[in-house]
Amino acid sequence: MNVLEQIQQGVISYKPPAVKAACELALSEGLEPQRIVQEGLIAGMAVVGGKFRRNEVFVPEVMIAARAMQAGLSVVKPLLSHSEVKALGTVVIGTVKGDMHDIGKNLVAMMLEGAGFHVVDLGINTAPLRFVQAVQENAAQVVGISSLITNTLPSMKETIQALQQAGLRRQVKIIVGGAPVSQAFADKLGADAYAADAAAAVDKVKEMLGLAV
Ligand code: B1M
Repeated sequence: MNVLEQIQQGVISYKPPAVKAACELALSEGLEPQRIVQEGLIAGMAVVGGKFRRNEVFVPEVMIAARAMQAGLSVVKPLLSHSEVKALGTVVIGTVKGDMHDIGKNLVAMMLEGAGFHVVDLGINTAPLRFVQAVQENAAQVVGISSLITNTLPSMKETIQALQQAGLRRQVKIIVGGAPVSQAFADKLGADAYAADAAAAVDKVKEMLGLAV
């Protein structure tokens, strides 16, 4: 098994220390950081994403795989300065104002990162204007809004309205998700996409940006 396969295998078998060690080995062998990310970490995460989509693995496994990917990225990232790896696009993501749930949102963020997107994670309880500010600061193409409680669904609408009022609605695609959210609700809100889970979110974001799924 070559070192890139070792990295993939470490992500697929949920072993953060092994992924970190394999990334260090890859660097010492002179592999380019970009190849380590694309052909090692992201390739491994894509396999896990596929298994998640087919219900062969579940949330805990995906979270550990994402942690393994992060362990590898921590070694490689310092060498990727000046965005040597061109991200597929920038996604600003957050849990809506009034809502403290973040496990699902974190999973979506990790899977997007694993798929090669630059993710700006605003965390929980995110005010509409914070989304606006982050889109402007990061020239984001996509906004992801998560909500887990029925009471905070109106905050999703307020966030979309804030983006409209700031004149940003045409330049960003909006994806919404979370347990109380549905396709019908997303349509009513005027969002561009809804995803039921993290793997579907990656596919929807790629679709919205015209990238191959
Ligand atoms: Co809370 N909670 N909680 N809670 N909590 C729920 C959501 C609830 C359904 C439990 C229940 O009553 N049965 C209920 C909401 C009811 C409702 O409004 N319909 C509820 C409530 C009421 C509350 C409090 C109000 C309780 C209280 O204090 N009285 C309070 C709210 C505080 C607040 O937010 N203001 C509260 C607090 C908490 C904890 C802090 C204890 C904790 C959160 C910890 C954390 O997130 N760091 C918590 C938890 C853990 C839950 C449950 C048990 C699990 C949520 C979760 O993490 N699921 C939840 C019950 C449940 O869902 N079974 C519940 C796992 C996660 C991977 O799934 O988040 O659905 P999920 O994310 C999925 C998809 O939805 C989707 O992809 C993810 C991955 O597949 N997805 C997206 C999510 N965001 C997306 C965004 C996208 C696309 C897809 O695009 C941008």
